[in-house]
Amino acid sequence: MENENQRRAPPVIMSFAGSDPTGGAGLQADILTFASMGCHPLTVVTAITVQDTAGVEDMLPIDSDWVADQARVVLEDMPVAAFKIGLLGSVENIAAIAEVVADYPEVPLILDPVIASGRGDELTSDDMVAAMKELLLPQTTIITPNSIEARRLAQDEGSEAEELSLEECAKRILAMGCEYVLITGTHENTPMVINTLYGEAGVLRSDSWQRLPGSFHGSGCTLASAIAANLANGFELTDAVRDAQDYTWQTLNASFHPGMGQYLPDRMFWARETAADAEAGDD
Ligand code: PXL
Repeated sequence: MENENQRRAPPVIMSFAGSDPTGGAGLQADILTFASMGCHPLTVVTAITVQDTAGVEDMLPIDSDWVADQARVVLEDMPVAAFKIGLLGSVENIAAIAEVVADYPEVPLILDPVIASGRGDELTSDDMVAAMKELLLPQTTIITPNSIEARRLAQDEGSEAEELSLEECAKRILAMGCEYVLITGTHENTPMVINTLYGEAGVLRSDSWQRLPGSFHGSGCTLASAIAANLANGFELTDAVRDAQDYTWQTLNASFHPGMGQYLPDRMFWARETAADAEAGDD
């Protein structure tokens, strides 16, 4: 069936994530981001949430055997170019997913440690954080915590809360066995948002972004998925991280407000004209 109009097949990425009925975060955010960046999504549901754009009301973790089976059956059927992991739902799901991905050590793994929703609803217990550190971090190519998540991951269990520097957090997280850490600075008290990528050699890049007004639902999922898509598309890691931040910033700059809570990133911003385009009569 080869012909000259045949296009290259889209790289295939498997996302393990929770379903978010608002389409702002979770699995739906991952699907939109992958599609927008030319990739095909394989979706493994880890949990179902009840939420609106203001916050999460409830979460039902999927049985861990069902999580493993969803992944295994489709992985037997087709190769994947990357794994992306978001909301996990339970300690059992973390163990099941860790076992599945361990069979594909050559596939890059992007871990978004979803600990709380934008409003602060707790989505991950202390036991889950511990399981994530023990079972997933050693298999992770890049983890993308915000500064709050980075401090929670880096904090020694049971120790007094201490105000760790982000650099110290990155060192401790790298020591848990992942290759790279991208700490995002949205929640830090700086005029610009500063995101810093750390590797074994220290700081690999630091990018500053104009702070946008408003509060967004699904920005972390978008960033991690965009990194996964760029790696699946063959970018080097530092370029993948730089371009994914730029893409995410554009989705936030084009965000919309369909409900009464947070703004949603427009992952398809490039398919829509702006008011200025319309006025200028551009197509
Ligand atoms: O934005 C983190 C996140 C990820 N996945 C799901 C969520 C949320 C936040 O609410 O609901 C399913």
